[in-house]
Amino acid sequence: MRVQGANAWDWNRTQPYTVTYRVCNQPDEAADYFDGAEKIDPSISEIGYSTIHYGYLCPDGDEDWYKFAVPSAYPVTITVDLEDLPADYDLDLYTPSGTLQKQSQNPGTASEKITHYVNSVGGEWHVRVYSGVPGASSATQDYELEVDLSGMLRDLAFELCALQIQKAEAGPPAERGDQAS
Ligand SMILES: [Ca+2]
Ligand SMILES: [Ca+2]
Repeated sequence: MRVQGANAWDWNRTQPYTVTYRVCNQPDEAADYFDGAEKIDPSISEIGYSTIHYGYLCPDGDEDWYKFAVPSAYPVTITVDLEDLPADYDLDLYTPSGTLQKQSQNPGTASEKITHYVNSVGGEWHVRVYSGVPGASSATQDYELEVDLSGMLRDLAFELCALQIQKAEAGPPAERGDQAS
């Protein structure tokens, strides 16, 4: 790096200049494209399991792709939260096959949120974090990303209940008589 006056008379002995430069975290926490998405664990808030992921959009133009597994056996509600934003970041949700499903594009540093109900479309769903306006990035303040899967336990519970009822109905009369007395 070299700093010099544009002309011979461009100098000043009383007023200092400032040089600012930014160093991005390396390596980047996630790739810039669908196929390179970083695999993350989703939270399952219904059983109190929570996991939050942190990352930076840096340098300008950086975008971060993540993926998470969704089971195919049950309907699931996917909730994606992107919070603590240093600038205008936006959020996309993509299906496992790469189709854009939903977007959250609030202005300024407002948080982003996507909620999407999935009925038996299992596989690796993808999330994209990117700049909402040119130059929205930060080398010093990270964002918080959380993916939560919910509804599975309820469906699993319903299924188990249904099985119990079937078993009870198919059970021998004596057993049922015992329970009734
Ligand atoms: Ca990044
Ligand atoms: Ca935004």
